Amino acid sequence: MRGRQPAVCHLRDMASGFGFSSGGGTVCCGPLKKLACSNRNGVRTAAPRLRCAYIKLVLLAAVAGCGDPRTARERAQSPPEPTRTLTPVNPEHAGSFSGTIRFASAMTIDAIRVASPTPLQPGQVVAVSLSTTGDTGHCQLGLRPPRTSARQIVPRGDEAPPPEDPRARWVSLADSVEVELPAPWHPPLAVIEVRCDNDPALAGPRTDDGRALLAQVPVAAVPTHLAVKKLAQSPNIDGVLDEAAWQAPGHQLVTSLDGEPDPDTPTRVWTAWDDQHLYFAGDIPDIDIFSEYRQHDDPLYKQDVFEVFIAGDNSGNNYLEYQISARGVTFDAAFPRYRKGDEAWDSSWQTAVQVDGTLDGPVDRDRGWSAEVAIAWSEICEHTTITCPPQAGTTLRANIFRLDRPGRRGTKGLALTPTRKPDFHAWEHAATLELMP
Ligand SMILES: [Ca+2]
Ligand SMILES: [Ca+2]
Repeated sequence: MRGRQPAVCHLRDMASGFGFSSGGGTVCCGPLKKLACSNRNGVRTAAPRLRCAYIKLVLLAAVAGCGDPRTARERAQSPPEPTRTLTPVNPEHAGSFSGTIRFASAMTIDAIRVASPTPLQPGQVVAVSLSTTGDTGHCQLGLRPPRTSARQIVPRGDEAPPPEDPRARWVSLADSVEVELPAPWHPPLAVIEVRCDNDPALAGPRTDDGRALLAQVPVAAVPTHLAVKKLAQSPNIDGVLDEAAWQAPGHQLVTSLDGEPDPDTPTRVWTAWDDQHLYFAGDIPDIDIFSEYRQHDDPLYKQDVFEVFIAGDNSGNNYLEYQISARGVTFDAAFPRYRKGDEAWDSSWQTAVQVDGTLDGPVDRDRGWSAEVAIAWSEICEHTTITCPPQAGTTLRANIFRLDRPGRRGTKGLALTPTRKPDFHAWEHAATLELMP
């Protein structure tokens, strides 16, 4: 049934500089590097190829002309609109677009004012004031990640639209509204939009599918923060994640470079602690579980592996690296200095994995694997700046990675918090783990 699902086309590789500009009544998305079409599961499919090719031609032609999103009929019928310019409310941060936005119902948004901390951080509030005409009761105002905002939804028949990005936040539209930026939030911008039921925006800064674009707000790069629960009973380190500690929703890993979600392999991780150990668990979906290495300290990172990095701070010195493969083989190293490590050092950690599928069997379709590890605090305190005994309120830095080889070509890296550079030893943006009572 995938072939009948709506096509979702999105502009890829825009994390480094996504932005909207407004001129001559048009909206441009840039820089444009690649347009891809997929179904709602994010899977490229052959069925929509012709439609996708058509959409690519239309959108690439639009971008070549500075992306006028109006149809040819709209351009022919509409008189030239006055030139609009991007007029940031505060030139140092929030950029809101000027000019009237008109909807099909004749409702208008005439003025936009955005009040935001500079830069905005997860958990903080954006206040938006609007001057409107007409009935706005059927409209919502939202914060969305830029890539999500840039998607063009092409409905087919009566198919339901793709699910909303869980990071988005929507509130009822009013002349004055406040929206809280959720945590974690890794994209460098939050795009402020207005959407109205059965009432598309037809003029002014907008998307092809009728959402009004009000502003883009820069967001600070804030690492993921985890509150680590203290356990009354130690988990059984057998790779089976049936302990109560692992029944919570957990934290879904994101693309290691930019923090975008990875819906194809929704990997979840958990952390916990007690007086003796720091615990990590991972639920790792994988349709082809692949790990041929059999010797301790082999380069496991070249195939399917689960990794944990632990430090007391983000200086890049005095940290530990732990890896466990889908086969259960381990690698461990202590790093007194950035990337100057001792691979001959061996941890006393307890580890276990469970494979649901056929390890190294390329023909069948596997389901995934799980990992469960316990790391002694005595070891952590010996090689990092963390002091023992650990206690509630202690904060450490860490990252959790999962490496995958889709199709056994290339490598996909997922992380608890994005490193923002192609280096798993990049500590600047490592997650903060806070030990809870
Ligand atoms: Ca267990
Ligand atoms: Ca070692």
